[in-house]
Amino acid sequence: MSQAVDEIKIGGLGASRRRVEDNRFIRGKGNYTDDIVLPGMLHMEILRSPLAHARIKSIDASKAWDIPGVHLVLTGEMMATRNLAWMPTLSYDTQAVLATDKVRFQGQEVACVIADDPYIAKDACEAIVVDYEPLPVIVNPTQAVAEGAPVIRDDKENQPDNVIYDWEVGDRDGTDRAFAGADLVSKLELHYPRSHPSPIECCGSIADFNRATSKLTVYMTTQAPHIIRAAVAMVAELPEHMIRIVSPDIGGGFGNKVPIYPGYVCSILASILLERPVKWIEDKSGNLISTGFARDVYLKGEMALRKDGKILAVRMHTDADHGAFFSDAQPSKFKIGLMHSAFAAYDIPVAHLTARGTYSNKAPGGVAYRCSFRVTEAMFFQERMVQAAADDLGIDQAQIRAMNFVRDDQFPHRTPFGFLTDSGQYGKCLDVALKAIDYENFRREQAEARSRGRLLGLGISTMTEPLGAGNSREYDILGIKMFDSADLKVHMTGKAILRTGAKTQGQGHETTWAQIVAHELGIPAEDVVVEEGDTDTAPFGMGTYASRSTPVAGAAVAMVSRKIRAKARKLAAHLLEVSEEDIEWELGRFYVRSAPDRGVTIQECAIAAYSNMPDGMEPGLENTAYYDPPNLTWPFAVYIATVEVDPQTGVWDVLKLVAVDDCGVRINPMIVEGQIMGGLTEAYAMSNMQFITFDAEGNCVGSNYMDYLLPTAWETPGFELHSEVVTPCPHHPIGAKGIGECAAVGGPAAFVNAVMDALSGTGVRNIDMPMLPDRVWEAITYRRDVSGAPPVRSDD
Ligand code: MCN
Ligand code: CUN
Repeated sequence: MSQAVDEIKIGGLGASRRRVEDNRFIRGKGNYTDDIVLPGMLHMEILRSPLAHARIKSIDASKAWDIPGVHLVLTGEMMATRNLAWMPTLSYDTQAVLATDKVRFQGQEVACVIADDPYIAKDACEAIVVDYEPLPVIVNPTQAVAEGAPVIRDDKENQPDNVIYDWEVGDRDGTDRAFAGADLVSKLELHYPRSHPSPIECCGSIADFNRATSKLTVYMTTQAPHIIRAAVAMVAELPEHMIRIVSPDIGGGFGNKVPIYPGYVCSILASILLERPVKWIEDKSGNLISTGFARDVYLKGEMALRKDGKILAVRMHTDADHGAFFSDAQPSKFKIGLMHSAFAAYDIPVAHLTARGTYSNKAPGGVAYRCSFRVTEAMFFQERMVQAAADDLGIDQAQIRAMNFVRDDQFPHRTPFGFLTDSGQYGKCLDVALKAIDYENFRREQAEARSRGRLLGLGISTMTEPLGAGNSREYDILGIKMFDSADLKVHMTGKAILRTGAKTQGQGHETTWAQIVAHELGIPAEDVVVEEGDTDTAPFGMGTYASRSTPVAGAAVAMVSRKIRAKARKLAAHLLEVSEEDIEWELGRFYVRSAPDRGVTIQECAIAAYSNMPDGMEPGLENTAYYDPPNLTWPFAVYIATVEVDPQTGVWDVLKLVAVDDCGVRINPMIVEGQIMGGLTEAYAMSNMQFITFDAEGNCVGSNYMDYLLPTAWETPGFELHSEVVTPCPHHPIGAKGIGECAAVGGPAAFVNAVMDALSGTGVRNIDMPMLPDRVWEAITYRRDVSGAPPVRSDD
């Protein structure tokens, strides 16, 4: 007699199942791009520009060609003969693959050498002689729009200056009116500095073109293999069915592996020309200096306030430095990603945002790194502005937030910038966090410490994030609508293989997708193998970024499982010899409603699909689902940090950090906690130690791990996580919201607000990240703001 299965025992929803992928990772048996070795494979290295802005007078590669073991030297000139010197970007701009006319940032790709091994290729790169004529350099938006600034993109028609876009959203007039009626206007200016996703594994590709079959296979580090396939089809003019993109194991993506990089394109062309596999593996400096960075946005923010703390309106202006090419991967409709998700958690009647994007002599990028398209900046600005407003009004940090939050009964809620948030319990999250940090008590301790010259501070940050693009009505990239997919094949023994259009980079999809199948079908998670990243076998999907996998692909997994269950129900009716209407489902089993003892397991249905199906039924138990979400999912979180600042040295230490995350139903609580810990660690690193900037000549300062610091367990503080607030997503089939980026998005403001709180009363309004000891010391000692990125700082 069959019985329902226990969901937690089979690794279903809510089980903290150990990550199955870790079995191979911790044994050193992962299969990363650089692990793949193909017969006859050659190696490619890239020659990069030492200068940030210069005209190329000539390139002499003859000495490189002469080196034994060199098979090919690619230059911009050669790429141009195949119309490949430039490629389209994901934001309707163009990007140089190999420079022809000018170099526009330090580290730009100038030439490639393909040789028997990477060392020969590297030596040959050094033998290439490039004659540069240096040009004036631009490293920030102020310089970009200054009178007489050199035009960086003189390759483009209709580009008389360095402005990429002027964009606005919201209600300008309504906002002006609200400001006119305000008791107080609070203002804040700050800079969210450039940061770098810096995955441990750098980017790379192995292109393998087979002339005999006309098939191009590319193994590569991409978070979105199907998008790459479409792009290669368009750029290289190859038929799409003859292109196979495979993303093997990925050693961290964090957004860095979304864009299309010149190295990928060059390895593909080289393989086509040489008819041999060509491997390109980027080195660490190459990764830090040339691949998609994040942030680098300047903000001018204003809040219209009523005396009691009610926020009447918000005005924001952002200046974004996009580097030399506008290559953000973001939904087409928007110019500055989802920056206008700012203040989505607050009930604000009206708001207006203007945004200007400019070119500079820096590597392109701007959107990637653990954020749903600029949400990190949006939430940082929001929480810094709210803190400044509370200080200006002299009211409590927690109170101003609580009184302005969207209430639980106001959902779905239309934000002043037009988003529709779905659900949440913002006040409750804040209460839980305040209790955990022992708010009142801390304030007492702080005052007492202050009287003895010790500087303690407490910083609150909240965030809500629009996760899961699409829906396809509103979201597309280059016209391709955003949705996702899952394909489930249940074999006759009841074991299954699941494939999705997403691509895990460390998030644990192999573990969690199987849990959704277990939840829907009662097939034990260990009986479901999950495979992603091969465009020949995976259903079409838009890939993994913007924490969209659970909201979209994860929903597709639930939906395809339900399709399988619907067919299994028919098989059960046939096996039990009753009509389908008389069949009931409980986890793992169908039974006859009037005789619950008479049942069949899902596994018995599976074998029947291959051996004993009713007349006229199509055999097999397989299906595919495409899921177009009705809305984004909106998780919410509160992070509170307490710190102590040493006024003598400017060093600050975290005393405690509490995190209350509400990401709806948690599929795997342990993985969710891992995601939060990872995000908080990155948030801490951004606020505390990571510095990647440019000197006046455009030299990248911090393009190595001596300067750009990755936090280890040694310097990272402990985090206290709280999971008791769960608001199921009302429109997601299993009630889950995304979580992958929340803590990296909301975390930084908690640390900065805490340090600023410690300095309250000194007249210092802002210290920009990273809050390095010298900056904090300078602020304390000279009682002034330390804002902006070198070489231009507010005090210069
Ligand atoms: N999850 C869950 N319950 C939920 C939500 C998520 O159990 N309610 C699980 C998911 O099933 C998945 C993981 O948590 O295993 C993250 O899910 P999700 O929030 O959907 O995010 P994605 O899978 O789409 O991952 C993308 C996100 C992004 S955009 C960046 S950047 C980032 C991040 O994930 N890069 C990462 N976390 C990372 N973690 C690792 N280890 N490596 C990266 O490169
Ligand atoms: Cu914005 S980094 Mo993640 O979306 O790949």
